[in-house]
Amino acid sequence: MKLDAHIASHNEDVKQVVLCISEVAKKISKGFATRRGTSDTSNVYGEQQQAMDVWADELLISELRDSKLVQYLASEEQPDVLTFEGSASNIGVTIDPLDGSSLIDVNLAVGTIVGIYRGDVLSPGNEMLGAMYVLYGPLTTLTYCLRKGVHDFTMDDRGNFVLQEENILIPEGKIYAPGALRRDWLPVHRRFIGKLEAEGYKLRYSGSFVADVHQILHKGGVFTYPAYAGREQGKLRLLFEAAPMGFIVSQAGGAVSDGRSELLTIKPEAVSQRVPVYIGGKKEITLIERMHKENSE
Ligand code: AFP
Repeated sequence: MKLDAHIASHNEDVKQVVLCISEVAKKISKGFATRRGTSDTSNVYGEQQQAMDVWADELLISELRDSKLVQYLASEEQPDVLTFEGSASNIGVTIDPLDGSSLIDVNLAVGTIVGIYRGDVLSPGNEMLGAMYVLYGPLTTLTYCLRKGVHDFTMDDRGNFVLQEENILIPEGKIYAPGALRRDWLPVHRRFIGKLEAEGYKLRYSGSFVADVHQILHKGGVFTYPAYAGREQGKLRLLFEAAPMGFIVSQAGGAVSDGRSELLTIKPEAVSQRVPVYIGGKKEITLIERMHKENSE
């Protein structure tokens, strides 16, 4: 089954946003061959942009603006939320155009992450209408969730997204993907990782959040980019990375936390807000929250 047929029963405006982004993603997947190397620009976080970061960002912004499907757009590559006049709906989207883009030059998987809101995007993640991501790996895949299950599609040789797996539920599994330098981990986090290792969890970490979480969604376990010495807010962005991926994993029966409580209840104060992230199976997320609680008692 193709994506447009699968998504047919959803609200027209939300459905059209997912389909519009799926069309842009097809163009992005073809863009890697000709847009190599770095750009001479930095994003709002001071990170050097790749040529693909800049191009994918401009493409998503222009196609979504021209579609008149969204009113607000926040991009990880832009300092402010963009407002589009003349939009037919009040949908707001958050976009990480190419998550993991520093891995493009070594040909590892990267992805586009999108959160979809009714109105203001500076809202808690649990108010999302839905979320989706596209993973550009050996295959290009698209995963979407509009609060009725999490579904995976694979792009075929004619450029159609075809259903791969429906109503995905995160299995129990023993993979852990731990970000940040081990020497900077804070004591509770260090003990958490120690427990996983003692239980035989296997380390799998690529440096691309979207790819690492996709693996956890299908194989179980936990991804974490924690608070660490020198950066109590961690590295990942609440609006662009943690909330949409956390929403999808939660809807697949998993959970997402900042280590102390559910991450999807946090109301963002700024588009660039960072947050410590634990995302994966309920078992692992319950464990880290319990360890933090015991630590503070
Ligand atoms: P880039 O988009 O700059 O490659 O950053 C990727 C990312 O935000 C996220 O996708 C990774 O999980 C994380 O950073 C990797 O960070 P480390 O390089 O510190 O492991």
